Amino acid sequence: MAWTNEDVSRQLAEIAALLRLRGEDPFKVRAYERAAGVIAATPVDLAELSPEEIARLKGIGRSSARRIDEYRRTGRIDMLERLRADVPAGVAELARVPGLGPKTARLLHAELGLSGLDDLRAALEQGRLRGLAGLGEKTEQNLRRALERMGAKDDDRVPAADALPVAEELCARLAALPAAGRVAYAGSLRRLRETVGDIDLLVASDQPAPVMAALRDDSLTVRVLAAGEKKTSVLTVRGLQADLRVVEPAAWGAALVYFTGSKAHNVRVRERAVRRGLTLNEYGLFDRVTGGRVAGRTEEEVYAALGMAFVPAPMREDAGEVQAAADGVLPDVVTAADVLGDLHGHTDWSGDGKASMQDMLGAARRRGDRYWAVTDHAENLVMNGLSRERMVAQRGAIERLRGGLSGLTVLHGAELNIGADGELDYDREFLLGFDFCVASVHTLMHRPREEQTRRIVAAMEHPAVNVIGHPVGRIIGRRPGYDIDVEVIVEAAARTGTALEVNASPRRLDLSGRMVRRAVEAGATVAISCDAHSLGDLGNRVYGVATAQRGWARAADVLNCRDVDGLRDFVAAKR
Ligand code: DGT
Ligand code: CA
Ligand code: CA
Ligand code: ZN
Repeated sequence: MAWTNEDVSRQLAEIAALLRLRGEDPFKVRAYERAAGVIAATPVDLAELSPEEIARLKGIGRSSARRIDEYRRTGRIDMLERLRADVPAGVAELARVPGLGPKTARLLHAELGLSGLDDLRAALEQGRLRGLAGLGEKTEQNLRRALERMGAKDDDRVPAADALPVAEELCARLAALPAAGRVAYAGSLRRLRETVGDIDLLVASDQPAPVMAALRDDSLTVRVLAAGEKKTSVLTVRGLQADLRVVEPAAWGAALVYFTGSKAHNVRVRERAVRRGLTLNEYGLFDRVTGGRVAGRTEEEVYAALGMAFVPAPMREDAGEVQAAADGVLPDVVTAADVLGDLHGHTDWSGDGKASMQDMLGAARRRGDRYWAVTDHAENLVMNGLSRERMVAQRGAIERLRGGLSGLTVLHGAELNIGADGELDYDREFLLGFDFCVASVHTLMHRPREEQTRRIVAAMEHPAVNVIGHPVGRIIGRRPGYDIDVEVIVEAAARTGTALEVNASPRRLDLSGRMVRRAVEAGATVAISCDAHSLGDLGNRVYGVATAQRGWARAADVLNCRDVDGLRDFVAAKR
């Protein structure tokens, strides 16, 4: 049987999630989580190792090794099958509501037959939770609020993070076809909305048939939904629909504008075309009198022919960008090439880092970074944090690595934990010994807005805190984030000289584009950070850049677009 490290990693991660739901020993849960992470990051193919070699891998415990071996021999893991049978899917969904632990989720399922968010919403409305053991009015209130913050009913949308790997893989496979010219994903995914309804694929080609056929036959395709001449729709592995359109190369740019959207952006752009005696559709920009095609081959050409500056895809939300592009005042937003380094990254010195410091730094250097801040977790984080002694030892280890990393400046920092009232790890003197510090909320995520806001502002007042990590704390589609007063936070960031992170993980995108816009309007600085825990995470920067673009941030607004001296000035100014 053919299997990949990723398959195994997914199975172990699911075991961990289900064990956690059953309220089992956190160490056991953690062991499976850790094994899943280690395997995902292991460069060698597990299928080629003997059971003994697998058991010797760092971070793989004895029981994980046994499950892996079972999977290798039989293609399934009995423990996982039993867990799946034991924990209904609806319970897993309930347990994702903040403030609703595994125990309550199981209780609601057993007593009221609830399975899923819709059931919970209805039960709350009908007051059916009231009589249940241990669930007071306060709990009801909290659950209502949590559901609200998890967003409107959004069940058929998926986090962009889930769609990206599928879209990227499909694009790569389509691009390899002899019949295919340019290939891209468009729609909300290209604009990098947090969640997407489907994947919109676009291929330039004069031979649509073989391209359409390839998608229908692709191994990621589960079912063909529609196969027309202009469009093929399929259901892919993750329950995600993908729509493929094949367009002639001369219309590529017009089609890309059209199918990237948003609809509201397109409406505005078409209005402008009409006023100029032109018609814009997915086939091109046409002269209304002669019918001749004025533009269409590239997006740049289309916008230029409309007398507009090029509008980067993430900005196309009808948020003033069309007028600004026509008036020549669209901000020159940050691009990946402007970003010179990373200010938030982890190594295996902290428990959740998957790669060694040497590997992380080497990879960052090969990617062309000029600097990289090692910011492993500080001591107050249970299990993963580094004691003072370990931090000092890490500083020594960085010194020893420096010689081999010419061209890359390594900053030694930490990701501090913002305590209940904004207090931090270690002490002032020790903190000022770091080159650069991130501070993040990792605990007490459900405090009332005013307290939560005050707490983060208090951390920003500290002279050693240079950036607030994932300021909102959301995990897209799973966790709504802390309740904070964004206006107060951005004002304090500007006032104290503290940057706000744009966490580039597609699971987070935190700050959101909208909040980035408020931050830069308030004069605050943002930092686009991968918060990498593995080598693969280093590739997330593009998503952080797209999010910053959604927020109209220019390079001048972004801390890690400064050179090392500029960065050190930013740190020094606060001290
Ligand atoms: P989604 O899929 O809900 O996350 O959002 P989008 O923006 O990807 O929307 P989708 O997939 O329905 O369509 C992709 C793009 O195609 C959309 O952003 C604009 C364009 N489009 C689709 N249908 C229409 C339409 O009826 N009128 C106009 N003007 N544009 C459309
Ligand atoms: Ca779409
Ligand atoms: Ca679509
Ligand atoms: Zn971090």
